[in-house]
Amino acid sequence: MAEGIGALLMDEVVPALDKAGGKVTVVGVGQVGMACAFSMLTQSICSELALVDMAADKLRGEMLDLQHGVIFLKNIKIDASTDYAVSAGSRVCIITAGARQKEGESRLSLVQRNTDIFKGIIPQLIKHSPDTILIIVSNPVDILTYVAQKVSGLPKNRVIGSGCNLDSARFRFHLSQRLNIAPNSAHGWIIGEHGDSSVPVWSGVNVAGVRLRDLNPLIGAKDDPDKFDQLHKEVVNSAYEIIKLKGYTSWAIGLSVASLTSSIMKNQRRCYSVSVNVQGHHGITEDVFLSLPSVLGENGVTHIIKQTLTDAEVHQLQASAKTLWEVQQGLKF
Ligand code: 6V0
Repeated sequence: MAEGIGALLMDEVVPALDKAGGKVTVVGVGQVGMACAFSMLTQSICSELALVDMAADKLRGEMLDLQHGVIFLKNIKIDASTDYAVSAGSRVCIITAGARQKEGESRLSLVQRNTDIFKGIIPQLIKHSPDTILIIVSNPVDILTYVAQKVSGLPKNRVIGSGCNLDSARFRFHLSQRLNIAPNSAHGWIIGEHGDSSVPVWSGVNVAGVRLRDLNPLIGAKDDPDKFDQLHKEVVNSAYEIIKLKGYTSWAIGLSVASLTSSIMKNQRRCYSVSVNVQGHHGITEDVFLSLPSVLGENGVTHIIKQTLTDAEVHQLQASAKTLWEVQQGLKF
């Protein structure tokens, strides 16, 4: 019921609802979390956004700063708290909290530090949003997606790692620069482990259905006369280079996570290279998460595309699965 001057200004037809249907929570308001939040806000992907972090002042500062911009958005409700109750009823929870790589540090070396952080975060999220879908962004993302699934007890379709979605975006950007064509017209997929051992699927790289491998059978190989193999090296080096230059990566990962979230919130059923449980796919026997092209809709991962891969690509995937499985065996959680 409107009170005070509000009651003089307007007649109530029915009481306003507190909650809107499309709530997303971002845990971790560091560089990556805020880039995710900002990308989602400007694209109206959710009607309600909750932010959670343990750094109370930074959290409140970020919340106020975003709230003051709401007038330029579609009246999105923005809230923040160190208490996970603020996340209640979220359809998607995005986890970006945790330590980030230091200059020269590999993603894998972060693993136990961030596993410990996840043990504190995930039960709280599930308590307040038992039907949520988790999107994991913190590194090493593939192993932490496994950790998140085990700690949450959620079915596999509802735990997704941002995985090679960013690597694929970087790949398509570099491809677009070489071909002078927009990135979304240059098609190519990076699959497998996010990071150093990711696998570029050269056999499928195409523009308008024209496969570059049909034009250059050595494309992407070590002895490729056109040196396209350099493109994947640039993808792998991207994070290291950006971290060296500006200290962290943020904008591209923020935009890529916003796109994944949009596909879930709006049931768009778009296909992304994201980290999913790959046991039983491409001959992988281990319980691990790696990126394969997957369809994302309202109930999370609904389908995994059966890509035609070369023997070498399958071997690379299987080797990554073994490496991740070994690391997972050493985790305490
Ligand atoms: P950051 O700027 O240091 O932010 C991390 C945030 O997490 C800080 O605000 C912390 O206060 C918060 N935090 C730490 N512990 C907790 C906790 N227990 N509960 C709540 N909040 C906590 O790091 P940045 O945002 O740059 O990176 C975040 C993570 O994303 C790192 O693990 C990166 O390695 C990872 N990235 C993953 C990418 C991907 O493609 N998957 C890409 C870029 C970075």
